[in-house]
Amino acid sequence: AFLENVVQHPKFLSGEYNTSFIDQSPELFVFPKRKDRGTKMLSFIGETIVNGYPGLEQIKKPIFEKPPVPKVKYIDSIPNGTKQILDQHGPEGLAKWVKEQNEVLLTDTTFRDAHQSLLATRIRTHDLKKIAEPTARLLPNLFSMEMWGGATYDVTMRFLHEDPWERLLTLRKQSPNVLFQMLLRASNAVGYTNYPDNVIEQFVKKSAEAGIDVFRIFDSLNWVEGMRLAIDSVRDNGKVAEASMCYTGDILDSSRTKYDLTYYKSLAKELEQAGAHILGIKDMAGLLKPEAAYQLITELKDSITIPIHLHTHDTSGNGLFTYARAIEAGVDIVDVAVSSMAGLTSQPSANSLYYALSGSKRQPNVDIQAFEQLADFWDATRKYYAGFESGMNAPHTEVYEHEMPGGQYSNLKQQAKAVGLTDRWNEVKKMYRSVNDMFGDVVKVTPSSKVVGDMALYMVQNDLTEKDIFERGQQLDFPDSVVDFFQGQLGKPYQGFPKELQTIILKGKQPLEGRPGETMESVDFQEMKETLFHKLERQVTSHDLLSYTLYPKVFLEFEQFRKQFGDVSVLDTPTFFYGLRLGEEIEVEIEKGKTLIVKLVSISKPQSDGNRIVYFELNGQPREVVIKDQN
Ligand code: 3PY
Ligand code: ZN
Repeated sequence: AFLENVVQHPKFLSGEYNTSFIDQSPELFVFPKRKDRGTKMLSFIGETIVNGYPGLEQIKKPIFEKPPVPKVKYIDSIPNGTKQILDQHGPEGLAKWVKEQNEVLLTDTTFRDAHQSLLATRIRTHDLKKIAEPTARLLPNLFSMEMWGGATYDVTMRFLHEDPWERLLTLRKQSPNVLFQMLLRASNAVGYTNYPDNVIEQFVKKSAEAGIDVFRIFDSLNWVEGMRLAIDSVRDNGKVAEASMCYTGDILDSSRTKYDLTYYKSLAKELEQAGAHILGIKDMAGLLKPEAAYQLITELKDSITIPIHLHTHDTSGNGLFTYARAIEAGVDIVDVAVSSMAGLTSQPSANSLYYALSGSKRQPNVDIQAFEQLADFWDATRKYYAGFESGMNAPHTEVYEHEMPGGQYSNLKQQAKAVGLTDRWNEVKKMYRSVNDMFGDVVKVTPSSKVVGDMALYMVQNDLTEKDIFERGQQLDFPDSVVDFFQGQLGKPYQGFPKELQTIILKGKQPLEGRPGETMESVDFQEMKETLFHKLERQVTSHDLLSYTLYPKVFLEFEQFRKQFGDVSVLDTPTFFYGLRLGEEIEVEIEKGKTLIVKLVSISKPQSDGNRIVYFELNGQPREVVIKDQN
């Protein structure tokens, strides 16, 4: 900026090269506020050094082993895979191909559900980017990689300060051969609430354009009416609609008649008729017991013609046994994760499944050594994220009692902690199940699971029993999510709402008729584009518009963050979470071929105003940033 000021100075422009005007012209030193990329980055690193990363214990940056990236021959072309089958033969051709395979096919969830369920969805694009291409080269026979959707969309913006669309576009370039799969919460898209129909249509269109091939679509109440629009949109974009039913209850328990085999069979038929190319069975809590899996898949194979894709969580420790029985019954595709990111609340291990099926005709046709190498990479990478581990370190069979989804367990535990209920966590879990029963035995998956969790917390916190709710409900102020749920904002549960409880909770409010998205006003994207253009003072992309529509507050905060700190996705993960050690020097590639060298020199003591000065070297030049010490 100084040089810019100099070259624009009238004396400079008039050709007087006597530079004494520099000393006599204080205005040359008035710099515009816009900071360069280097300064923004130093501000972020300085902030992390002084105040830590929100939600992580502020510890000295640990020394990490460098995750070993498997050696692959980058000069060879990337082998073709399922993506090419879809591109050449369309979704029906792909489904036909799936049915013709003898071996069970695998979806690798390491890039999405595995870290959503183990590490609070915190894996950064920087790490995914290192391994996306090696994975594509080493595992071209995967059915798909689940790498987007679910909670990743908001977490990338909210906590990782990254653009979810950038992640998708970047990884797509690196893995052009394997189908990319996302989790789509039907009319809730990748959010926690219903959106207007045109938002869902636009979201699916843009996701398909950016690289998603397979959309696993579910409704949090298994309400098919709430799924049709998403299924149709996926079909209209020529992509694969994997319409899913969420598995809840226990078909082996004859005392629980609501969700029995007949229920799942007719739901599967309905989804096939609604246009599903593949049927997903989404066992989000890991409740599907081995024998139940055998019976369910056997019956479904007789009832529908489309391929079946089974998803489970290994919380109980029975995941592989469930898969083995499902595979025996003819399931076409199962979800697994690379072993060092598998097990517990995540998916069962790919490596283990491979060996478990030794000698079986259905053993997956994948390179086990590739999985072993990827496991080494993920083992080391996972250590970066140790601060987000849930603390669960053994199988939890109690999941069969509380029925909480894999991704919710650690979340609800955090919520309980935040309201001072850590000591009463066991009560919260019991209450979660009581609330489920009180609500009429509902499907519990994002966002209906959040409603059940909110109510359970509310009841434990206020020492309320079920009897209290019925006797004193009129005087109680229920959580907003619970009121919205009973109003029908998330759709309709199977067999409807329990009437008496609904009346108590709604206190005279009218329940919604029909589908929420139908009556919501469409979003005017053109108008929004203009508003945002003025607000952000920059060109607005269609991806920005969607992020803003789905998460207005989170998006604007993310925008503000980017203005202040720039693109922090270029930082390595240990630096992102822990800053730098004194004297440590790192290289940051801010764009292809452009690298900054950053060294931490010293940190001052807090000054009287509470600020500290952090002294760096940036490409060998001394630089300092002033950071308010919040501790
Ligand atoms: C999500 O919706 O994010 C889930 O993973 C539900 O199981
Ligand atoms: Zn899951």
